[in-house]
Amino acid sequence: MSKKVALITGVTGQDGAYLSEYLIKKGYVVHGIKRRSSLFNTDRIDHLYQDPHEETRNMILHYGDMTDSMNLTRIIGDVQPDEIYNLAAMSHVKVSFDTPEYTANADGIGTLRILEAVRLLNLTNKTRIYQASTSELYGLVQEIPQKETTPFYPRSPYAVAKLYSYWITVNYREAYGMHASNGILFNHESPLRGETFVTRKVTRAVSRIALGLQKKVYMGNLSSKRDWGHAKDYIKAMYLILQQDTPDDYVISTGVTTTIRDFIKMSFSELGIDVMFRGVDEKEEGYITNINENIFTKIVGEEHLLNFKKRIGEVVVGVDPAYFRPTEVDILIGDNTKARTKLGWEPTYDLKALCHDMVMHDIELMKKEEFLKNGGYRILNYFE
Ligand code: NAP
Ligand code: F7E
Repeated sequence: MSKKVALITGVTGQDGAYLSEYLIKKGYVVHGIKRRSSLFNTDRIDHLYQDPHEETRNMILHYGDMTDSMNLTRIIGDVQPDEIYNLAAMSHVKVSFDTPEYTANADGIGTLRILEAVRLLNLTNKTRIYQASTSELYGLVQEIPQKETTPFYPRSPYAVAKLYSYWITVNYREAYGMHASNGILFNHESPLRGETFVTRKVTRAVSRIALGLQKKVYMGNLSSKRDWGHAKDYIKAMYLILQQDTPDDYVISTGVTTTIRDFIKMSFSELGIDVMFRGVDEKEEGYITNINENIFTKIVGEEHLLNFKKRIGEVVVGVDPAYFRPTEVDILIGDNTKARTKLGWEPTYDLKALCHDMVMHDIELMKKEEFLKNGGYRILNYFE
């Protein structure tokens, strides 16, 4: 039996990496579209890479860009995919206010380019399409919790571009009978999350602070609330959506919402550090109140304990309004009933397990950085 063929746009991103690995394990041949970059941008998928000279490959990369119709059409024509996962996007909400036109082009019209290519290449009956829609569509939320029927109210150029993608996907499904579906995914994170999204910024910073590599981290709005899940769970939902007989749209979420402030506290406490907050708005700050010496010693290292104990009372979190957004999404919390009942999907990581996974990853990463900073001699202690 010939292997199923998937094409993933955004293959070098967080979700692209986890999904590639997942599909390869399932026996797929995965084709991915990566952008040309002056530096290597394939860190997240290097472990899956196969030399082009190998006879049989299950991971094949193509240069491409969501803003280039001809390129996308050629790749889809060459690959003849059974499934397309359209994950490529300029995915940072704050940055979309700085690059609104580019964001509309890549995140909005880019999706049209994929759908239209499939139609023009007469692949409508063969190729199933997954569109990476987002909880950002709910923006100024009209209902709590948000579900598939909740009206959208986007609050950023990113969300407005994704709104176009959502509806053009629905339209191609209805107009041409395509198997095209939206996954309305709430925030999902992991050790592979981009460094400028809030969870990863926090888990990296708390690790550096604990090791004495950084004094303080500056954040934006600490009061917004997000429904965070683990990317490893969420890519499974993408796969399940494309295995259904009928295309449809699904909310993928955990159903639990948490403030940024509480996520910061949780992350510090993974390392045995208690942090409390005082003040409001731009004057809010987080300071160290206590250390659980057992946890700190076990995870950060005994050699750091004495220095860190001297820091009790010090401010480690500040607020810089530069990180505020012109329009904010205050609260997201998803109702995943449809995904549970129709897809049989459910999250396996709660926020504590997700936070643990990310902090443990980043503390090890930062220990390597510390090792380099110290001229390298400490590596023997850590890796012998
Ligand atoms: P990510 O880590 O930012 O990855 C985005 C991917 O898109 C990267 O591979 C990036 O390439 C690629 N890309 C960006 N612009 C492109 C262009 N013009 N042409 C071709 N490729 C381009 O995002 P993610 O977290 O994996 O999210 C995957 C998708 O789900 C995105 O569409 C995102 O908007 C959406 N989404 C994410 C979440 C979430 O919480 N993570 C929730 C809902 C929806 P480079 O590596 O070269 O930058
Ligand atoms: O912000 C607040 C910020 O950038 C979350 C993307 O994957 O998920 C992501 O979009 C919240 C916001 O994610 C900082 O104001 C405070 O309220 O991690 P984020 P996002 O904007 O929710 C959705 C579902 C997507 O589709 C997107 O592609 O955290 N916040 N302080 C901060 N955010 C950042 N980035 N940095 C801060 O310092």
